Amino acid sequence: MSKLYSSILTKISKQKKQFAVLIDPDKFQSDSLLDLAEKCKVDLLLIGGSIITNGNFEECISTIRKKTKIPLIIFPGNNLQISSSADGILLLSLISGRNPDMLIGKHVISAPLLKSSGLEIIPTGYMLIESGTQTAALYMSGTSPIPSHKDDIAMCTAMAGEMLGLKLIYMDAGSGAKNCISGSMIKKVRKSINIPLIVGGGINTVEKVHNACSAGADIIVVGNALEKNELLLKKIAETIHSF
Ligand code: 1GP
Repeated sequence: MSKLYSSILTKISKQKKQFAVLIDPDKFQSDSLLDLAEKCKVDLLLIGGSIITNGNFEECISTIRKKTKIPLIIFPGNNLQISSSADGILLLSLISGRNPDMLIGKHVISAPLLKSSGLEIIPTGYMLIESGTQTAALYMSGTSPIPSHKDDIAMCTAMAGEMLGLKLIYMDAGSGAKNCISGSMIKKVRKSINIPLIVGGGINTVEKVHNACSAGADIIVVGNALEKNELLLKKIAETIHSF
């Protein structure tokens, strides 16, 4: 039933770091990215976006599903992004914000559809961290991020998320963020919780990948940088898997 989550936990128990490639359905065109991801043993594919303009979400998911065996998890920008062609979905509660719609409102609306979808549902505490610019995620969610230097607020937010029963914490600086999340914040959050920690947003060099891994991230998400340069995937995968 909870195959995806169990596999994440198993890899963590073996002290393995995991690499998740984020696919924006608006920009996805290339099979070569999927071939490369298979070859480099990418652990997870995330799919979703703060906004999707071309209406091909379902088609994009079923195309990817047919072309690769890598687990495909929806990282939904809103409650329209649900498809039973994926393997699972991060059911995001935006715990860094104070917008009730993003904490519970959209979930109520989506509950019957999610229940019948057959997707593995992974309740996730989603935390947006300030990153130097207004990101799409912030604008679309109508929330304020946790200030980038307030490690204690991030720590307490993640702790509260775990106590509420959420199964993952995802700290995100936002897609294409100017500044990624600091090592000190990742470290502080990692030490304060016992559930897996995902980190993403603005990670566009091997050095940043290494820093996030050293600080304690269990799963590193990269999207934007691979849209610009697919070949970076190999180097990032090597860095994460050799950690
Ligand atoms: C965004 O964490 C993801 O929500 C990934 O960010 O696209 O900047 O890699 P990037």
